[in-house]
Amino acid sequence: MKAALQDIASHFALQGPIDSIDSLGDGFINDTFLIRTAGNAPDYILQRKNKSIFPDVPGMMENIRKVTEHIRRRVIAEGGDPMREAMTVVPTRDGKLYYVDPEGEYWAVTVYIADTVAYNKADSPELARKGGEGIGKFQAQLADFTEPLVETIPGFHNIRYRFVQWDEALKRNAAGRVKDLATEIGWIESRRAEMLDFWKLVEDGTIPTRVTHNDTKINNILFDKQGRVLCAIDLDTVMNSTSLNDFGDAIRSYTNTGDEDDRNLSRVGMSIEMFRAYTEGYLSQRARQLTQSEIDHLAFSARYITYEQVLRFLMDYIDGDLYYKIKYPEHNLVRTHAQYKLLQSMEEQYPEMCRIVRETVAKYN
Ligand code: GN1
Ligand code: MG
Repeated sequence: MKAALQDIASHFALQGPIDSIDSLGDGFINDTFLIRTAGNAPDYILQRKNKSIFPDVPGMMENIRKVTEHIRRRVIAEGGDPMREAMTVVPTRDGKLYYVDPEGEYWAVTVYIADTVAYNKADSPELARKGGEGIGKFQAQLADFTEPLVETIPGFHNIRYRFVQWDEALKRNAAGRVKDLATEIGWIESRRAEMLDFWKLVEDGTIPTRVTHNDTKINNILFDKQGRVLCAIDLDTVMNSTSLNDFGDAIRSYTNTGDEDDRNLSRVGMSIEMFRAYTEGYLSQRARQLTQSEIDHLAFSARYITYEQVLRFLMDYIDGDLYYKIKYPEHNLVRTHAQYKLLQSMEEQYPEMCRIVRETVAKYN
């Protein structure tokens, strides 16, 4: 493996000789490695992109290049540090954005930004506020981006499309698990209509589409050691969609008092304090640019994305765990239960969430 990784890395235009290559983080989708180089050269992130999940890796890498170059220009124009406040894609020695190894696997490299912190959990309202500012800034930087983007995962946060997959998964019953899941399947079915009602507003243009990140959980934001947001990472799912997805997905991860896969459901719930903090940070950057339809559905988007995540974890369990990496056989079911608990907590606190959004918008207008 080591020699193979060395060989793969050698195809990229790295500065400086490689010292070591080690596994990094525990993403659910791609395999990630840290390449350390000798001397003053930067270190790098090497990733094997999961080609069964991303059907068009070349298109995806082209999206990432366009978006990061746009952000870089904005950072430079505003006097920031482009090597720390934007991701940098490193091409292969023959100028491609990815390398295909002899087994047909796709690899890509970005510059590793040193002296940074990524969190798996927001440990304070202050951090949630900064995270909200970070995603708000990311959206603002891309507000004038007009180049076409490939849809890297078709229908990614499109619940109508997810229901097509869901209905097929139930019918297929690939792992023979459906018979034991009547309760959980009921959680999905009882909310189908209200979720489609929301999505209709995106389909008919009432809610606009913009360039969005689509995976804004907290560990996809890089902070510096002073707790300032540097940039959003993990841009695999950058596409055109509703900006509400980015708000909703962030709320799903920042406000959870437990873990995404907590077995102890009494720990799981939405912290309204964290919701307020994230919303404040986000709206400090975006309140004036959002349309009324977006503002009106901001709070609901947290329920939408959390619901979608319950569906995706449960669907993967029904499919026999093909999509998400699992650490034990029931992992996707445990994730389903924990996300459902979070969804219920949001539903209970929904009037308060709406009130906080209204108050915060008024504050920044
Ligand atoms: C995946 O790749 P990662 O771990 O950042 C997933 C997200 C889910 C998340 C659940 C491309 O994100 O959509 O919300 O797991 N990414 C993809 O934690 O499916
Ligand atoms: Mg990630």
